[in-house]
Amino acid sequence: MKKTLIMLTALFLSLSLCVGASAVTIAFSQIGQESDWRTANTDSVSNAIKAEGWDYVYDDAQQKQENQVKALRNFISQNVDYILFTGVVSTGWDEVLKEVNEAEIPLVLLDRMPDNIDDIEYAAAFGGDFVEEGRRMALWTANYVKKLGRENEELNVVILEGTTGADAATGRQNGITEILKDYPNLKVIASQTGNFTRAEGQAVMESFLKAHDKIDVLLAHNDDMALGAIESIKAAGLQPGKDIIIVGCDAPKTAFDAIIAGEMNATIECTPLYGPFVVDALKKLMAGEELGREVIHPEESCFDAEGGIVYSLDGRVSEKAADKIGERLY
Ligand code: GZL
Repeated sequence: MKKTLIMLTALFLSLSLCVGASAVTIAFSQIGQESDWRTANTDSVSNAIKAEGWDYVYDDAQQKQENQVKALRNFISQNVDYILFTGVVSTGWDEVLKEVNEAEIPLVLLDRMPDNIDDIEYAAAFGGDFVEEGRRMALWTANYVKKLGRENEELNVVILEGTTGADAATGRQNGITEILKDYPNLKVIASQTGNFTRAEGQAVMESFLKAHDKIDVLLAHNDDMALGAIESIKAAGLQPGKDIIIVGCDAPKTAFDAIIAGEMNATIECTPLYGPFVVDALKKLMAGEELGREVIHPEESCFDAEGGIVYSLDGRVSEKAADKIGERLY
């Protein structure tokens, strides 16, 4: 009896090892947990991969480039089957991504793109159109100001920029600047990084309020910084959303809550829900298909308190946050 039990256990173990050996390992070098968007992005990708039964190696770099370089090298030494990567900044990846290529591990680029993308091999790439998102922030603002009948008033604009050196920040800043050229009454008097976090957005907005007597508009490269700034605006005895028009980007539920409360005016959508199309791409790659670079969310919306405001150069109209909050998935 005992002998049979030992034999059955050995058989079971070898079978499970055999099954384990054929399992695919996906590794993900994620930037950190700096914002609601990032948390939703991590959950979406992680849950989708785990649902496939693939082995999964996840690394949170706490917004430090050196941690991402270490993680990528660890993935190589672990000989994972696929690497998912979004870099905290655009530069400084040449050496380590060359090592990934030399290890012949397929690289899937998500969200923020390395500036040497044209010099490396990658199996697939999904990212937003950050310049368009910036254009939409500024165009919505110009049209809202017109709706208020203030288009001939000189309005002081401050900008909370995302992480210095990230294409999400440089792209949005370029889009904002491009549109504001057509609206000289919207005058940028200060622009500084808040690193995409609430805490830093709050601190930088506090410094803006101390340095400038009159601030009429805040453009924040993401909603977390806008939500932090709202705290500083209130602490200064001003009414966010009224004394200062506040426009963000990402469109998490927390921004909808602030818009519905009248403390924020609009947010431009940029979906973090990459899980389904990352899994779809991985399956196609496993089946031997060739993929390329794809902008995944050109159809994003803009949400505000009233709806009906044009926010894009192709004439799209904003939607009322209160009508749409029930559908939000992040
Ligand atoms: C945008 C993404 C940005 C978000 C921020 O695709 O890279 O990073 O806008 C996040 O919330 O920190």
